[in-house]
Amino acid sequence: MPTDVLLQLNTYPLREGLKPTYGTAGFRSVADLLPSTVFRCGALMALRAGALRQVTGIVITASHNPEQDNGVKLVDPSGNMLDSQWENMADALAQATTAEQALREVELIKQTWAVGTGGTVMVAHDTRSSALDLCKAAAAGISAVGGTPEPALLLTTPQLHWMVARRNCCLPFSEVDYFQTLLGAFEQLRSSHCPSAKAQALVVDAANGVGAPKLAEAAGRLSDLGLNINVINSGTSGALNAGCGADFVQKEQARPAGFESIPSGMRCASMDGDADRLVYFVMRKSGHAQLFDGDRIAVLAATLLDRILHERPGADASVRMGIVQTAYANGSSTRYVRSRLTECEVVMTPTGVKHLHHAAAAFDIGIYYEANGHGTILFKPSFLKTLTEGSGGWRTEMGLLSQVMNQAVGDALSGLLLVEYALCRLGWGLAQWTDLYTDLPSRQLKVAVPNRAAFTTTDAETRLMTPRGLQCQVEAEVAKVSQGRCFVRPSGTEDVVRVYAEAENQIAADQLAKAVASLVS
Ligand code: NG1
Ligand code: ZN
Repeated sequence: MPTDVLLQLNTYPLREGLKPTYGTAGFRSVADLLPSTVFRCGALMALRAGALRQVTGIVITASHNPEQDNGVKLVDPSGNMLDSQWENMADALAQATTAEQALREVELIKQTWAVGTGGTVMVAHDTRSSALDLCKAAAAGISAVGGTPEPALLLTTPQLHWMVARRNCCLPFSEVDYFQTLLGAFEQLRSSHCPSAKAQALVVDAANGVGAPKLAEAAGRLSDLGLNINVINSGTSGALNAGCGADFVQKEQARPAGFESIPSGMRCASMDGDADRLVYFVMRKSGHAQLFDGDRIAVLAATLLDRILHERPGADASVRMGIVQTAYANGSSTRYVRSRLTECEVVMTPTGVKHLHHAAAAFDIGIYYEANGHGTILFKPSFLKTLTEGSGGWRTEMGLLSQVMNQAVGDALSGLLLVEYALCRLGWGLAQWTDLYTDLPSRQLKVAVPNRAAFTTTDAETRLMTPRGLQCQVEAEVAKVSQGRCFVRPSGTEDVVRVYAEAENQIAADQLAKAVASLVS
């Protein structure tokens, strides 16, 4: 067997000089450079499945990155992202410069985890043209260590995470089950709590990605409930994530491609290339997209859940609810939760769902959303169990919400259903949602640098440790600006350093971001 593995490893050599690194959400790069990394990730996830005697997963996607990039997201048996302990093994295996060295890493994993042979790995991919070759590389890696690759399916990232989690709990896990669970629960919520909700239209930017066909599948059932979804950027004309998608709308706050004929004032939403992020927006006549970002979705969710908890009999029995944010959360959203949603705690973590998810799991109800719309709500299993121990409207409502929300990982479809339900349950339009608080003007910039690894951070990524002296210079710029806040961190998904600035007005936020970007470059 080792010689077979060696032979296979030699078929997928690591390009000289490359040092793939597990980033914010797995490995990502230009697609041509990935076969070796994907093969080795296949082997790793098969060994993880073998070690735990459960099914694991792999998604071939580069999410919001352009079409020419690709990547690999690794899914643990729980449906969450790969356990952080294994990230180091993933790095060591992906970075092994020769097949012999990679084989030694494989053997080391086998010894450390007492795993004889690989287990079953579910594989999914997005719409990128490089997907099928990389799926083949993943399957070869899985098979090389004696694992079983499942046939690769065109799925959103959150669908595969959901399926892996369900399968390991011996629950129905097909794509049909996924839609039935989320949409079925949404239908019940709508008919019980908003039976006479007005018909609504929603225009969704699907980023020319895998979310388009998947949302189209859900749209028929949603229109029966009076939610009429018009999917734009469905992959027939424009390119993946090109001038569109959740990342574009959130960062540029401008009209996405394909929306030229959408009238201002319409309710719109945008998902990213693998449909794990969602933001809402409304085009204004100025061409500015008024954004309802992940922070605002989290606050809406907390308001809904707070209402449900207060309506229950014996409302004083404590249920611990929290919102998890990152440094990218708009300062106004944090202030709003702290001052107005006083029963909801706020926790800050570094960027990346792997950190937020973990922190949210500590609460009975943990709401986590990154500003870019990547997030979900977690209901602690022990809390869910208390819901089944009695009867009552609020218990059923909570239980149904826990099914609408994909609890394995952030999911644009769950986010959409959550927002639509929350607005109709609270009897709100977009105006009430807007009025909760006013975002502080902000600006995000990407700066290309020769070596982003030279930038290291501390304090949940809010302060730079290296390059030495740079943090003091950033603080000197911040001190010049009223209500200024600014931080710099290396991206874990793109070859850039990100600068985020917030200030009292847009001009000051723009100037602060620009000044700090010039310090960085
Ligand atoms: P990086 O590139 O590490 O900033 C981006 C997002 C994360 C997360 C990941 C995974 C921003 C500022 N960063 O990470 O929040 O969503 O992609 O997709 O949006
Ligand atoms: Zn994504």
